[in-house]
Amino acid sequence: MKLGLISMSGVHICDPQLVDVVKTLPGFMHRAQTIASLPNLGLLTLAALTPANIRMSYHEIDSFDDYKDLPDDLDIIAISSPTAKIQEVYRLADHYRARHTKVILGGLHVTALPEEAAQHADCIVLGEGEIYWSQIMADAQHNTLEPIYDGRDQSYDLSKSPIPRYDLLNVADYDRLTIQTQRGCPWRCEFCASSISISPKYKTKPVELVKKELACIKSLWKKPFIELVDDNTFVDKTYGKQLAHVFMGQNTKWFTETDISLADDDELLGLLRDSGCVQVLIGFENSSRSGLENLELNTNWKARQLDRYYRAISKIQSYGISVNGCFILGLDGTDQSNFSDVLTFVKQSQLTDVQITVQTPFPGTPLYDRLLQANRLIDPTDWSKCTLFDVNFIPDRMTVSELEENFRRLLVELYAIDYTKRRRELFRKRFRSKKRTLPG
Ligand code: B12
Repeated sequence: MKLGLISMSGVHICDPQLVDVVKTLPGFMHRAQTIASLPNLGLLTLAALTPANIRMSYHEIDSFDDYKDLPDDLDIIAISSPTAKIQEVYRLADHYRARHTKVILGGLHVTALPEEAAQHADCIVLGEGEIYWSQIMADAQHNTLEPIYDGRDQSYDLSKSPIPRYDLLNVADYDRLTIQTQRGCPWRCEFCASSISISPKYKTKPVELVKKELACIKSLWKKPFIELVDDNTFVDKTYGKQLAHVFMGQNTKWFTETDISLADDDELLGLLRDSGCVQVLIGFENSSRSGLENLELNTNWKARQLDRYYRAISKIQSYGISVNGCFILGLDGTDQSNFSDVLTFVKQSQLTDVQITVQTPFPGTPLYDRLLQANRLIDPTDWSKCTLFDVNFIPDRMTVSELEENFRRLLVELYAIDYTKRRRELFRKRFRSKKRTLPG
C-alpha cells in the first residue's frame, strides 16, 4: 500500500488590496515567508505511527493545481485541513476519489465540521489524530476503513507521543523546524481555533520526549532554529523550567507562544534567556479595555491583565527575550479610534515585534456561533476568508470597509521598514548585550 501525506500549505490572503499593500512591506513579507516554510507537524507525527510495511511519502502543496506534482501511484492519501484552504482540499479529495484512491481527512476544520468534510472523504478523523491512526492504517490495509473515527471524547496521552518523522523532510528547505510541547490552554478565548478545539484539556509532553525530538532534529540539522508550535507553553512554570533545561547548552535558538504570566517568574525568564529562547509571542489581543472585555470566557482573564501589559513587556524584554505582541482588530467594543490606540500602545510599550490580525470567526468557535446567531456573518460558509486578514463579519462599531481600510493603514504604519528596524535596534541596544549566569 502506498500512502501520500499531503499538507495544503503556504499562507493565504483574499483581499487583493491587502495583498498589494503587504507586498510593499518587507517586514511583513519576511515573517510570512518564514512561517510559510513551516512543515506540517500533524502529518509528520502520524507518519511516525504508520507501520513500516506501508510505503509513505510527505508532500506540501499550495493549491489543488499542484496535484500534478504528486506521485500518481498513491493508493491512499491523508490530507491536513486548515480552514482557509479547505475548498482546495475538497477539490483534491474529489479528484482522487474519482480515481479510486482512498481519501482520509482530519484536522481542525474536519473536527469542527464533520458532516461537510464527510462528503469529500472515504474516512474522516475527528480530534487528535494519534488516537486512531494505528487502527486506521490496519483497517486500510484490510480494506475495512470506517467512514468515521471519532476521538473527540478522548484525550491522547502525550507521554506516548512518537518522535515526528522529521527525516521525511528535506530540512534545507525550511527556515525553522517545529516541536509541540503542549496542547490546549487554560484560557477560553472566544475566537480561539487552535489546539484547544481538539484538546480541551491543557496537557504537556514529558520533557524527556521533547529532548529526544530536539536530538532527532539536530541529527538532521546541526544548528536549527526551533519554533514551538504551542498555544501557551509556560502555564506550568515548573514545566517551563524543565523545558528550558532541555535547550540549555544546545546552541539552538528557539521561539514559542505563551501568556503574560511569564513575566511573574524571574527564575524562568533567566533560564529561558540562557537556553537560547530569543522571542516569545504573546496574544495581548487589544490595547483597549472595551475590546478585551468578555473576550476570555472563563474568568475574563485577558481584560483583567490589561493594567500590567506595559510592565510585563518591559520585564520580559529586560531579560533579552524579545516580545512579539499579537493584536486583533475589529473586536466588539472597539471603534475606529482603536487603530491609533494600538499603534500608540506598540510605540509606548517598545514591543520588538508585532502582529495584527482581523477578528476571524473560525467554525467551531464560540465567536462563530455568537456572530451567526446575531446574523453578523457576511457569508457563514466562505471558509476561504478564514485567513486572519480578511473580514467576514459585521463589526459592531464600524463598517466593514472602515475596518478593512484602517487595518491596511495600520499594517503599513507598523511594518514600515524604518519603524520595524528601529524597534529591533532599540531592543538589541537595550537588552541583547546583557549576559546572565545560571542560578545555582
Ligand atoms: C505551523 C502552523 C502553520 C504552518 C503549517 C501548517 C500546517 N498545516 O501544519 C503554515 C505556515 C503553513 C500555516 C499556514 C496557515 N495557518 Co497556521 N498554524 C500553524 C500553527 C502555529 C501550528 C500547527 C501545528 O503544527 N500544530 C501541531 C500539530 C501536531 O497539530 P495539528 O496540526 O492540529 O494536527 C493534529 C490534529 O489536528 C490531527 N490532524 C491534523 N491534520 C490531520 C490530517 C489527517 C488526515 C488526520 C487523520 C489527522 C490530522 O492530528 C494531529 C495530531 O493530533 C497553528 C497554531 C497552533 N498553535 O496550533 C496555526 C494554525 C493552524 N494556522 C492557522 C491559520 C489561520 C493559518 C493560515 C490560514 C494563515 C494565512 N493567512 O495564510 C495558513 C493556512 C494555509 C493553508 N494552506 O490553509 C489557524 C487555523 C485555524 C483553523 N481552524 O483553520 C491556526 C490554528 C492558528 C490560529 N491563529 O488560529 N500554519
